[in-house]
Amino acid sequence: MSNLRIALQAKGRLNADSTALLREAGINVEDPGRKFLAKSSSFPAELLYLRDDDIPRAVGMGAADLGIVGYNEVLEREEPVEVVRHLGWGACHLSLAVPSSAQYDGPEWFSGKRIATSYPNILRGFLREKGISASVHQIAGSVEVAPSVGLADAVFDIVSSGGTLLRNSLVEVYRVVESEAVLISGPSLHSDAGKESDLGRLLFRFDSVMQSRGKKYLLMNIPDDRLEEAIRIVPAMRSPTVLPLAQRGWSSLHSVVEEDVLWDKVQALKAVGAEGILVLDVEKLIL
Ligand code: PRT
Ligand code: ZN
Repeated sequence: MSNLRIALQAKGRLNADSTALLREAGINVEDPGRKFLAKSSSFPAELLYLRDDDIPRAVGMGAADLGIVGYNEVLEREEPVEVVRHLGWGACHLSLAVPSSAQYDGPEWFSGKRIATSYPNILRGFLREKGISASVHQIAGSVEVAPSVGLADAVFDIVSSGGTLLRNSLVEVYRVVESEAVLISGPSLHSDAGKESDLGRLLFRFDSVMQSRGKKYLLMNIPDDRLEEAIRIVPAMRSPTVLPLAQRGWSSLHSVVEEDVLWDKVQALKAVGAEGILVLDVEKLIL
């Protein structure tokens, strides 16, 4: 039976998180070093390290069965691939930005203007949909400097914190696409029942890893007469675990909470008499 081949970014912004997701899902690869293709010792999979721009094509043509890549690249490349999962990291957006000195008054401002971008297909699609006639200048890198050197009137580029736009005296005026890292699959998967079943196993693992993200395991000691109040604060997935302590009148209460409300919950629990509160990482969560 052949291995599931997964394409991921060789180096760059998505490499570390892609590798971490695979490792947490039990897909171990000995240090790939400078290898282009590396076989996993723990799962019937091999990893193909590519530039992100090439991942949708590799998956679309069947050189890889799956890929981990930014949704922006998937949209731009227009390959026959499907988004199987949104992965919840690598967030950014593709936006139109104009010089801060421009008198921008709505998307019509772009009529007759020159827009620099590395994403010409997405941009053309947007302009077509809005009925705007503008010229699209494809530039491979440093799109943000194009207006200041007279190469363009505006840019269409990836924005994350907005710092790059600010440094180049540009203002974001229209968010066209929201993006994050996605898992994509291609046509090669559907012709191989073994690979489809391995994909099922892989997705189960990815979902368990992703569900555990942002979750914390809480355990504490609580007087029995305050248990009900504490359970209202940390209701857990089905219901929290309660175990009696050796000391009569006290219990140990266990629950799982979202990290972003952790401190509020901890303070509320202290206020109802919880003691010895322990907060632990949740590594996997299987629902
Ligand atoms: O070598 P390879 O071709 O594989 O990598 P690359 O240089 O083309 O891509 P890379 O590693 O920079 O980005 C990979 C993916 O990360 C992108 O396709 C996006 O899906 C995602 N991503 C998330 C980003 C950003 N955030 C990001 N901020 N990609 C690029 N940027 C750049 C952007 O181009 C701009 O220059 O960062 C700048 C803007 O950032 P802020 O924070 O100043 O707004
Ligand atoms: Zn790239």
